[in-house]
Amino acid sequence: MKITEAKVIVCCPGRNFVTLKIITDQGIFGLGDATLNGMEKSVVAYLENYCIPSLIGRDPANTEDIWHYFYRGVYWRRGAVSMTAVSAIDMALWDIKGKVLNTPLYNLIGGKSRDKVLVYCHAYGKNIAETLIDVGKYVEKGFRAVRVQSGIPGIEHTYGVPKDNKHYEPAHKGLAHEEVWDTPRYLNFVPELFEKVRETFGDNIHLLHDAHHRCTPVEASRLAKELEPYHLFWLEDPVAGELQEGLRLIRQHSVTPIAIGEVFNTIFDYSSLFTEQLIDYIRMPIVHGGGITHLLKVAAMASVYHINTGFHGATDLSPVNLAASVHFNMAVNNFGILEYMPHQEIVSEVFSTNYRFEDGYLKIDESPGIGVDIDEKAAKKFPYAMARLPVNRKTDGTMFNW
Ligand code: KDG
Ligand code: MG
Repeated sequence: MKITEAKVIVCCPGRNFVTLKIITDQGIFGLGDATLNGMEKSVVAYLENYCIPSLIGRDPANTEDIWHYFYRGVYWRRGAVSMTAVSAIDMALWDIKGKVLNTPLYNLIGGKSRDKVLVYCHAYGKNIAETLIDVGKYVEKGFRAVRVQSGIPGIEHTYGVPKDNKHYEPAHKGLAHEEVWDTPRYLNFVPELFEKVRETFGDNIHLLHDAHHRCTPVEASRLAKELEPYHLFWLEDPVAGELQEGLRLIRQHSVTPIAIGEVFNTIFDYSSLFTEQLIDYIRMPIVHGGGITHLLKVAAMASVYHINTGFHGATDLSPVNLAASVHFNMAVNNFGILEYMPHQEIVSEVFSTNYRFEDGYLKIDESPGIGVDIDEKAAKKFPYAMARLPVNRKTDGTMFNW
């Protein structure tokens, strides 16, 4: 079998998605998600200008060799843009492999370790009262794990709380919006939020929180310590990922479990965090972390250190990535949890999917490969619309992490 064609499909059903379609001489094709929020066109350019010409003529069965061709074989390797492209290629090749062998992806990577995948949703509100109502809504829907974010008094707009309260979509049309951040107010507020959530919903629900890279190591240590009584499932991205030693300080002060890495791209971003036992969950998703081939290695290494998967699954990752994540997490032993934010209804006009939410879990059917398809004609009805993630400043105007 040979790859004869590969094309990149960009569409915007509610938000931008980039999909790689790899086609073979036997008519079988595979899909890979190549969406990098706000930087979609950079990945398109890398795929079209650099990767696709080198894919033509290759045997799609050679997932390992092709992965190394586009990683090890590239002098200017790593980074979000190129790793998203590598991930898309890898996903599409595994999709083809499954279709050729007529079996779901999970069967190719170990088979079922479980029947369903525990997921968490996002609850939010402008203040604690609204947030409690939102948590209740998701508990009602059957979720067993809820990420809780709330507006903070004195901060106009807080990460994780959509302005219109409709749906979560941090990217705004056009150039980047500027937001304002105030860490002292945040730190004073969050423990009270979780006190109220536990008081209202008791211990039978997993609670998660995303600090979105906004604390220094000592601030994050204080937060993790003060949240201990509320037994979080995890505290996510407490510090920016570049300063990995920062996580050591948090560990020294608290037993709140830590998840990090939705902006990581390779095993090298994680290796010392694993060996030094500084984190508990891997956030790096299939779409940005080198695809199935690479994440299998990351998960295998993590398993030695009792670290579990907890992949990023926001709506800016396409249904192709979500389905691939469900397969992956059905198969690996060290599964923890998967983020699940249902895509807007309009997304199903372009993508047909094979997963369903049931009683707090995602289940996937037995269709071969990844099992998601794209309607290219429908995709054309939703052309790309420029959108960017926000940027963030401290109250005095200093540029900060978003
Ligand atoms: O594109 C960025 C979002 O996916 C990110 O801000 C979402 O932090 C996020 C999360 O945990 O889902
Ligand atoms: Mg996050």
